[in-house]
Amino acid sequence: MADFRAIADALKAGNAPKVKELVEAAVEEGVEPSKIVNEALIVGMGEIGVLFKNNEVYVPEVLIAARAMHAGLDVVKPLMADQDVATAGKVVLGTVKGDLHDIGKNLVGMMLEGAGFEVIDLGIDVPPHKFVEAVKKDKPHIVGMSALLTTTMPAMKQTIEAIEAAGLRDEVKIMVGGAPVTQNFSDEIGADGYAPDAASAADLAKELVG
Ligand code: B1M
Repeated sequence: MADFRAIADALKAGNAPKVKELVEAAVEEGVEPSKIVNEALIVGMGEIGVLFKNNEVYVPEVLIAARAMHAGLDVVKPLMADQDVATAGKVVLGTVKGDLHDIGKNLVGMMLEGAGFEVIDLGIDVPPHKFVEAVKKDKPHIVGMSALLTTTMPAMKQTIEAIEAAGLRDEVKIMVGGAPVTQNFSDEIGADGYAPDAASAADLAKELVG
């Protein structure tokens, strides 16, 4: 039987090969990929977050755990994205300027792909003008921004302002998310929607294009 606790523990220990092996075994057993993500990988990462907050582990341990998380995500990603051809719409996605956190953004991207969206991932530390360029070039239905730091949340507002200044605001819907982001903040900066987690982000994207 799939051992979610063992996967979370291997992730916390930063043991990427073990995470990969256990996730592959769970997949082979027929466990739903989203269950592996939500009940093992996100749980392990959440626990590392608590240890980090309490100064019980430091940046290197978190980085190694993040790498182990990616090793697990790499196994499930193709399985979550392959059900559908991308017909639901196009999303330009990125972590805003100054912010290097990408695990949540990557999960959102995976869930969007799983829901049939084509995702153009601009990566991390994406300045407002890069979002604007992507809107011009790729003509997405939605721009999705992620921020994990209170200090980088203002970059979401700056990005919306840059999209407005370029005269493109009416051409895209804008959705935001990330641990410190709230519905109130989303309303304040004039985004079209906020989602608290990756699964809700996919639902929100469907609503926004619907
Ligand atoms: Co960072 N870090 N970090 N960190 N880090 C946090 C965010 C922090 C809360 C830890 C803490 O103190 N408790 C804290 C922020 C405090 C604050 O601003 N309020 C913090 C800090 C302070 C820092 C540094 C400043 C530390 C330092 O250097 N002294 C530094 C900043 C670097 C920078 O960005 N400029 C830093 C660095 C790092 C690492 C590089 C070591 C690493 C990132 C590795 C990587 O991403 N590749 C890291 C990590 C891993 C974390 C924690 C531990 C985990 C984040 C994570 O991946 N969570 C985090 C503590 C925590 O959150 N518990 C922390 C798992 C992920 C699945 O959740 O990203 O929330 P999350 O995504 C969710 C939802 O938020 C939502 O869906 C996702 C899936 O359900 N979502 C969206 C996310 N984006 C969305 C977009 C949407 C919709 C939903 O629409 C578009």
